[in-house]
Amino acid sequence: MSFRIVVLASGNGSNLQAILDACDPHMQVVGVLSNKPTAFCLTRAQHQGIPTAVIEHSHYPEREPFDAAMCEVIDAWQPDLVVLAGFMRILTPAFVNHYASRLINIHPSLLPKYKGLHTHQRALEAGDSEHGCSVHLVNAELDGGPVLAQMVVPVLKQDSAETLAQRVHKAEHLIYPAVISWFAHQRLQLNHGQIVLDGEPLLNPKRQYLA
Ligand code: NHR
Ligand code: GAR
Repeated sequence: MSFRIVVLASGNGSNLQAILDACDPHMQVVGVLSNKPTAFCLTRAQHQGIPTAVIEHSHYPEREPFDAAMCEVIDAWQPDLVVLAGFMRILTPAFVNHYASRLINIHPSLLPKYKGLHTHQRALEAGDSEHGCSVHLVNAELDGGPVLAQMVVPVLKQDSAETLAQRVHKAEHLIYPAVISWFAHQRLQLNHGQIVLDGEPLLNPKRQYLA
């Protein structure tokens, strides 16, 4: 039985692509859901024969019915893990609780720094020498769930938000498939909120530096 992954994305889907490229016989992306009908992530999925669905948030004046509609589609795919990959809509507590312990996000900062949007610009403005990305479990607190892994990149003197974002993207494409494979190969356990990786409690996020 292969490990079933559903990906939610709003944009280009380069993280989706990295996940697809990393799939092994035990890891299968069984559906891709977007809130944007023209998002390139949908084209990437269709190229590989993966089912897609679109639920446009703009058709829902409230967040709860939008999230309920997404849940219906996602549940039909019977996911073991739901992966946010550049998904740009904040999720309701009902949605987050429904997928508790099997919902993860990649956020383009070294959490707890720079929750929310425009993280690269904020890291530059703060004069940080290091920046990066974090993979975390999603709970009802925005970008506040337990961090599983981080990849650090250097900030260079000549960086713009765009050049820094490109470097962080490279890190994302390495770290996200790696963390997903921890789940798929049962290396990661969640016991009453305690995170256990390879049999050891994970007291701090796994941290790696982009070479
Ligand atoms: N939902 C919950 N409950 N918890 C998290 O940690 C979430 C989440 C939904 C998405 C991704 C997150 C990120 O990595 C994510 C984490 C969107 C916004 C946002 O402000 C903030 C953080 C994240 C994603 N979205 C606006 C909104 O009103 C819309 C912005 C837009 O459409 O461009 O939903 O950064
Ligand atoms: C990634 O950098 C991801 O960390 C970020 O969006 C980008 C998506 O790129 N996520 C957020 O900002 C969530 N609010 P992609 O579509 O090429 O994977």
